[in-house]
Amino acid sequence: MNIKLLKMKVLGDERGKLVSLEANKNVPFEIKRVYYIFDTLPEEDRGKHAHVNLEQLIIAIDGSCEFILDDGKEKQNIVLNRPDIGLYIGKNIWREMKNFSYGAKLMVLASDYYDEKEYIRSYDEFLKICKEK
Ligand code: T46
Repeated sequence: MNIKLLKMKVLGDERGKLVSLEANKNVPFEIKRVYYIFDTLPEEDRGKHAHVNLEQLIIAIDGSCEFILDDGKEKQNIVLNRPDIGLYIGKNIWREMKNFSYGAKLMVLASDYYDEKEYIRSYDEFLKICKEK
């Protein structure tokens, strides 16, 4: 499955900690967009889609959230709960997000601008595309 957990270098001193994210260095693509998700309650699920070409790196800046990732052949569950770990998701991976902790904040770096046409929001269509590849 084209996903990876990336450990980010933490720079820290007595004042606290800092993580730097740089395109094509510790972020494995050119960054064109950054968005963040907050105020999602534990009973709310998000995601439930794949992307045709988009690559993303997702970091739980605060709190935790569970990802269910699916490439049409296998499924993997990953809990993001550290601000120094990034979840890289390559193209054409179905993702669902659930079990947000109260106050969880996810920061997402994306390889392209927002484009609703690039979303695959039907699971049947996603499976069809996987079979064609
Ligand atoms: C993903 C997961 C991790 C925009 O207008 N611009 C944006 O950049 C984004 C990301 C969303 N939107 C609009 C589209 C919807 O009307 O904001 C609304 C909520 O988006 P969505 O339902 O897609 O949110 P999530 O949390 O289900 O999924 C998001 C990303 O869309 C998606 O790419 O991989 O986070």
